[in-house]
Amino acid sequence: MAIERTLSIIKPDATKRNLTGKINAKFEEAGLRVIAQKRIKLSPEQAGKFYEVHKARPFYGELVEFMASEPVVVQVLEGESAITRNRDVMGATNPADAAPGTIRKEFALSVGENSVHGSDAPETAAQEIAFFFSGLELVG
Ligand code: RTP
Ligand code: MG
Repeated sequence: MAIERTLSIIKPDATKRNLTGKINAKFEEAGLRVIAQKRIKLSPEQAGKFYEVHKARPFYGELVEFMASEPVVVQVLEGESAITRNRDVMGATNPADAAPGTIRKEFALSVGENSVHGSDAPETAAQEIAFFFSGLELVG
């Protein structure tokens, strides 16, 4: 067990419905601390670059269009085993499969419009944090 940092995104379906505070409350209740946060609007090019790993997937175009459709809140969460802890509180990708009490169960609209993103491993967490934040913006 170790203190980790992970990259979280509150996605357009959630910012549009003014759910940032409710989602942050879920993180905080789970023992995660928001140590950096900003609201930005991604261009399609930036969204495409962020999700480049999914380029070959059939949902890529739809995903990029969605992520650039409205502002997002990008944030760094810190805490004990933050990467898996965050994935646990997010719930399964498809809200129909998500456990009760998880963010996606409570707030997601569909498998695509699923309210939150969270890094899936230490390597991707480091890359994704650096994609959005400079070292000076991270105050642990
Ligand atoms: P994320 O990367 O956003 O945290 O989500 P995840 O790990 O749970 O899911 P992943 O497989 O990495 O997929 C990335 C995002 O693509 C959208 N998606 N749409 N239409 C579909 O079948 C489909 N499948 C995935 C979702 O927004 C998912 O979170
Ligand atoms: Mg993923």
